[in-house]
Amino acid sequence: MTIYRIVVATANPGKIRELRALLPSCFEAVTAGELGIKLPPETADTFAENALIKARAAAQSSGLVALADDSGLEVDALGGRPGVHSAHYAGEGATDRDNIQRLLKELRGVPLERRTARFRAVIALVAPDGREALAEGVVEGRIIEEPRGESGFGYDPIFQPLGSEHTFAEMSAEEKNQRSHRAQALQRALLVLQDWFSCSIEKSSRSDESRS
Ligand code: ITT
Repeated sequence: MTIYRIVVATANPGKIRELRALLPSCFEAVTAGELGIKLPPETADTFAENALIKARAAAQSSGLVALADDSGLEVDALGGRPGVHSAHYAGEGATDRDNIQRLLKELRGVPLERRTARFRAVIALVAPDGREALAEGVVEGRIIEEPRGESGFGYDPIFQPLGSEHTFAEMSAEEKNQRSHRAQALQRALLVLQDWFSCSIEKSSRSDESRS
């Protein structure tokens, strides 16, 4: 089987773990960090532009097709915040815990029915020859009042997807990957990769996280 090497332009270990588990085994995903590539600052105000900034830099530096994910949480009662500022919502150097505490503080007193939110992910693909593509995924849900669960990363302990009793952090990696914004975006991005590499990607992706 031919193995296609791509560079994953993210420094977030949670994203790397999920993307590696979701990518079919015909792709070898090396990270920008593993190649010694430093990603540029995300200076745009849309997920798409920020994803392109990261993917363009990684494709140019590596000579490989690059895949970047820019994502975040949009909370309706906060006018869509934290959105593109999700990673640093509680300030530069903020931990996941700090971001969650800030969000819960801002939502204090907001009843459950008005705590609607969604995770959005935009995946940018950039080839060294200049080809570019974008793919988006969204998962709707609610922000609960107290964090629950230990899995995943970021805002997972306070995000309960619609139709589930559990937060993302209470799900196994596999369960989250069946419905997440990132999984949906990647599924669309795979169609582009299939075209660019002129290959047929089998449906069966890795079901374990052991290669992270
Ligand atoms: P890279 O830019 O290196 O990819 P980052 O964490 O800075 O890493 P983003 O700018 O895209 O990435 O910020 C995304 C933030 O949104 C992330 O740090 C989390 O706080 C949150 N987020 C995105 N997807 C998430 C998910 O599946 N579960 C929980 N939180 C998520």
